[in-house]
Amino acid sequence: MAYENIILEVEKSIAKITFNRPKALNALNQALLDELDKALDEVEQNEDVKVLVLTGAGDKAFVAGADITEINKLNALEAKFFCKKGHDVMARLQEIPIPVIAAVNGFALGGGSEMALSCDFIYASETAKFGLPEITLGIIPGFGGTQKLPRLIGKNLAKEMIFTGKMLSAAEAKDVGLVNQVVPLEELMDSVMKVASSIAKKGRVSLRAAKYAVNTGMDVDLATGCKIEIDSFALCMDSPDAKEGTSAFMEKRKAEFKGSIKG
Ligand code: CO8
Repeated sequence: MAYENIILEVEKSIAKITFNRPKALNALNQALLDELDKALDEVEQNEDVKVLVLTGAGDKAFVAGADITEINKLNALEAKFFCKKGHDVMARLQEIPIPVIAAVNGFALGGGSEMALSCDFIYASETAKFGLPEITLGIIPGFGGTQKLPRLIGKNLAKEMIFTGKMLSAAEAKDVGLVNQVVPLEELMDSVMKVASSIAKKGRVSLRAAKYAVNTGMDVDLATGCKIEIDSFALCMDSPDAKEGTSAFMEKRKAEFKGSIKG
């Protein structure tokens, strides 16, 4: 399918979605969110895809937030609809049964930080900047920032960022655990593709089970989380990948995972 605001590419089991509104620093308008939703359908239905990477077009921004020109015109009901649309599509990133990596290549502000926070982990360029500057616009984060950021970096640091709107450099974002790795801008996609390729060699069923166990377990108490892990582990054993992985180890060869989540 042809998109106007994003680019979807698939190569060697890795899908890449590029937010493509560089003149507006890839700001998220409603049309882009609709296209992202459709692209996620395509990715989810493609049995060859094992990892998804999100990045921004150009070398200045991942996403500089929701489109302020659209927000400016909203009444309360319209704002609720736009917020819900953002929440829904970002929830899909968390629920899609493949790992999703954010390659943050510049500004990740407001909805851009929230988009990155909805991915499984973040690699950033040295030029990246993270922040929730909504307070400077007289509004608050609306795509999950008030909920996801405190859960990841702690309540007080998150509140300081939300109350001041100040940005974190990539190095600061790594220090607080928001970012896994920081590399020079020109090395970002290579680093991300390297980790994505390593993940893509793993079994589809165990990747799905691992993502499900971590994400679902984070929202419940430890004992319930451990039960989720036990059930997820048991389900993995029904995939041919578990037999292949353990047999390959015993036979001193590389495993070739072909398991399908469709059984
Ligand atoms: N929306 C629309 N246009 C934008 C946005 C944005 N978020 N960010 C940048 N642009 C546009 C600029 O208007 C400019 O356009 P033009 O060339 O036509 O004037 C172009 O991109 C380039 O931007 P700048 O000239 O400003 O570039 P600078 O390098 O000087 O500055 C910054 C870069 C610091 C990133 C600056 O552009 C900036 O502060 N942008 C806004 C960042 C921001 O406040 N983001 C939060 C937005 S609100 C949000 O995300 C809420 C999420 C929940 C929404 C819920 C829905 C109701």
